[in-house]
Amino acid sequence: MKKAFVTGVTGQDGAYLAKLLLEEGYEVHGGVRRISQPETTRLDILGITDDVTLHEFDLTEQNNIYRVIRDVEMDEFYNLAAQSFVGASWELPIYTADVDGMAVVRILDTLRTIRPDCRFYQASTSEMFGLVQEVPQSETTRLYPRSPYGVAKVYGHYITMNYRESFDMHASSGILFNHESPLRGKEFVTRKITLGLAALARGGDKPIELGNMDAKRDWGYAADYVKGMWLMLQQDKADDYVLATGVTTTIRDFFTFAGEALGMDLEWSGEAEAETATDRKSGKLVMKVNPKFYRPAEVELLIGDPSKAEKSLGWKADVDIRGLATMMAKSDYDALA
Ligand code: NAP
Ligand code: G4F
Repeated sequence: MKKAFVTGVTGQDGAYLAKLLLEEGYEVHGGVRRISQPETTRLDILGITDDVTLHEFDLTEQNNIYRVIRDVEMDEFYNLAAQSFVGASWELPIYTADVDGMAVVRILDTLRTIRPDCRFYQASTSEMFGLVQEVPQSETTRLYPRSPYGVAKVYGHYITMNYRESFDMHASSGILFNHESPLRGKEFVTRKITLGLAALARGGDKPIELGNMDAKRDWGYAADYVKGMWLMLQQDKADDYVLATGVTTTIRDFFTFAGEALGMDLEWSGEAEAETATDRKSGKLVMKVNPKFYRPAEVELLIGDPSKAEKSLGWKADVDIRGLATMMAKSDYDALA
């Protein structure tokens, strides 16, 4: 039985990946950082909490990383843990650099020293493309990060590539475009929208306050994307791969699709800070812009070219943007029953 270790196992991707690995017959271990109230909600929802062996694990602590790698003796190491919220990274730039950047070399250097044959996956991101230098973005597109988060992830990406080339380690990076699900964190824009719309559809009257409505993202379904992570570590040679749908959508259009899934008929009016959306059926104001959600530097457009992953891994995103918006909106609506 193969053994896998997943950092960030309590996060969105960690939970879906742990489920997939269990289905593939792995003994699954996961890292959890110490907080005052142990939090395994996502593992509970997927019904796998008792099947995953949890270890106290913090990316900021070198000797803790060393001991976990020594004791677990894993065959595959998936590094999914991160300060993953772009918006917070301007307030926490040093912490973000440490957790999303430096921690990657802590892990790689420990693996190199005591477990060099372990296969390694790094959670790289389309946020590294930032001010995009090419459309669509692929594995060879020049990086131009636009946030402290993006800059830290660029370090994690290049150090993974460097350890692969320097020490012949099986270390791969998945350059993943945005992927969402009913388990998505509540501060990310898709989940913020579906939670807010579900509350409005259930009789609430609080409009959802958002920032830049014109930004475009290539959004897929998280459960599809963790399959790609696993496939990367099953290849004979380590490499880097983009996972994306190849379709890009504005925040406004995602909002419309989610509203339609809950039976709303939205009327959009105004521009920039004066933009609003009203549900024609109920007459309720459902969205207004609040500039407090604007970012100091924005990533306006992301659209990925997944052809390398499709050809080499046989991977493809199955859920399209309407399917995703509908799944998330209905899940949040049902949870309020
Ligand atoms: P997430 O839901 O925010 O999960 C992040 C996980 O990291 C959580 O389990 C969190 O623990 C853990 N963590 C945070 N700081 C830690 C630390 N210092 N030590 C140990 N664990 C720590 O993120 P996600 O959406 O699943 O994303 C997974 C990875 O993919 C992240 O690296 C993210 O940057 C990257 N990524 C995500 C996307 C996307 O669209 N979802 C796209 C590209 C790349 P707590 O539960 O205690 O907070
Ligand atoms: O949902 P978001 O916060 O995701 P963002 O910044 O694209 O980052 C996510 O995807 C990355 C991959 O590209 C990951 F690496 C990262 O870990 C994370 O998972 O914001 C999406 C867009 C942005 O343009 C933002 O300005 O939505 C815009 N937006 C508009 N109003 C908002 C809001 N974002 C948030 N979170 N909240 C708003 O009220």
